[in-house]
Amino acid sequence: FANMLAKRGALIVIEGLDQVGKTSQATNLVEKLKQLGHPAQFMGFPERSTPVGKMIGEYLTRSKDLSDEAIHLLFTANRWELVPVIKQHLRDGTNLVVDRYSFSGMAYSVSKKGLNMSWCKGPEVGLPRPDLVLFLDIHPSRLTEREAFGQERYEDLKFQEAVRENFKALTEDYWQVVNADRPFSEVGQDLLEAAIRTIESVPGKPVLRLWA
Ligand code: 2DT
Repeated sequence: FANMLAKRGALIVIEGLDQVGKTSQATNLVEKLKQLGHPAQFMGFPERSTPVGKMIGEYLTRSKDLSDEAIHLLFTANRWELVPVIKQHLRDGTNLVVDRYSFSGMAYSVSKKGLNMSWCKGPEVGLPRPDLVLFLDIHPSRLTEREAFGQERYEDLKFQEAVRENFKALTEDYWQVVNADRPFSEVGQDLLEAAIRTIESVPGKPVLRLWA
């Protein structure tokens, strides 16, 4: 996989706090890329349709309790089970726009305090490394005003503040922080420009392994 050089798709991840607009922006980005002639496909984590994903869904809607370690590993397993699909899309030249990935996996779990960074990172090591992470940044107090906020686990202001700090601690050179406290179309335009720059830069470059 590492020496795959021809025209390949880019792995683009959108990250950020709950209700910041990741899913709408990711969907919009896929449409805009397609209109411009770049094959693109949406993916999101957790992917709740698989057996592992169903357990995660039950946990998030509070119909099931799991230890912090167990739910962390399920979120990670949910990514690993989709690695073959991710690799196939990239090989086919399809650009993937992924709504949450290992950075959510780390930022939320580490915010629980009982879990430490290196323990959480272990099972994530070696997943396909994104070519670009677009971090939609906003102050959590701006999110609690949104209608759907507070319905699922983790949607609590103090917790979101911790998650934001933990996200920021994961910043690397393939990250771009985007101010999400602006109109949808302005944020969308920034995402599109960054995505196109990345798509144009990946052919000939291998897909790296995350945190390896
Ligand atoms: P959505 O509301 O975006 O479906 O997310 N989460 C997500 C984790 O704790 N670890 C992970 O690895 C992922 C992908 C963030 C559901 C919630 O699940 C959290 C919010």
